[in-house]
Amino acid sequence: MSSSTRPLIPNQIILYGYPGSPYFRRVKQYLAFRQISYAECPTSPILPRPMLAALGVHYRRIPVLSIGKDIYVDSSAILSRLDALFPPSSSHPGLAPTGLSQILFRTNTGSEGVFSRCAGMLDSRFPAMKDPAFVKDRRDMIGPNWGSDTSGKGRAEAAVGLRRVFAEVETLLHDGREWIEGGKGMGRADTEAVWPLAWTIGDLQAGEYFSKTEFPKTLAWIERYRKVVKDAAAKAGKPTKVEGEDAVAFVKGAEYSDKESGVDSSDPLGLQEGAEVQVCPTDSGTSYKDRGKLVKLTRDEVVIAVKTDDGSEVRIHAPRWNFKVRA
Ligand SMILES: N[C@@H](CCC(=O)N[C@@H](CS)C(=O)NCC(=O)O)C(=O)O
Repeated sequence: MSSSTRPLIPNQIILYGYPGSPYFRRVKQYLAFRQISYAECPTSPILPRPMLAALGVHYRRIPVLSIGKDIYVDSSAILSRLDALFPPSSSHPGLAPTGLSQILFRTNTGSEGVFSRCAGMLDSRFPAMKDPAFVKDRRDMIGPNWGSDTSGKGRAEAAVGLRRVFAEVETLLHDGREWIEGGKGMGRADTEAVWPLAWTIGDLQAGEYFSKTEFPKTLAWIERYRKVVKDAAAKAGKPTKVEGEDAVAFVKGAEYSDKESGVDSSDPLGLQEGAEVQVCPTDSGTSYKDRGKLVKLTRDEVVIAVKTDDGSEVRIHAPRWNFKVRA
């Protein structure tokens, strides 16, 4: 596409991902709820993802989000940055602030907790699992036995863990409250907790383990969430679609949206600003590592400057939770 016909990028935000990814949807649902306009760059569900490779990103999971020349990997890092850039206002409705349950869910819904059980529900009955290219891609990432269970036992075992999670949510909603910590509006705790369970009931067709009789309040809460984000998405309108090449050109030509740098001197790793470091997740996709110069290190975030395919520079931002930084 010629530069004169390149789409405008709302708020300089581009979200990369594919519709089947529940983490990608988590971010889309947040953007819709907050009424934040953005562009979407569709990726394949499997490697290669040439637009991310061209930007110098080795991290292989989805979603990824760029704001100007800053690239955020991991949905939690993405949401934190958007929270900071778009405080609640009349144009951008906020999530009701919540307390302890938000903290608990934030720590436990990810890849080592609830989500791993949800992913365990995927078995040979799903079309993607019959696609040899998809299975090979995930085996390269996760291990050679991934997806080999055809007995249904893995799915049943995953359901055992998830039934406990549903029961816990049922307890939290015991008094008829609409949202986990009470109050009128959907809160941060709800958005931390609900998306893997909505995926389980919807795409993973796990309804047989979670009946309306046993979990009436939890199922109603999931429905409530679905309605809120569906209405918000209808109000927000569709994101601008941007093709990979245009996304790459935009990011390379943009400014940094985060101007801050500096290393927290109390950080336990004792690293110096400008040091050459490696950043990678510790929970899944651990062998896909990014290397670059340390720009910023705080309790919650690591930022490195990396080279793109043409030698220009962008910055990758990752959270400190479930990520490792090594010199
Ligand atoms: N902690 C990450 C996890 C992301 C994740 O596991 N995403 C899955 C898709 S839902 C993934 O990337 N799978 C492998 C792939 O798509 O390449 C986050 O919060 O974004």
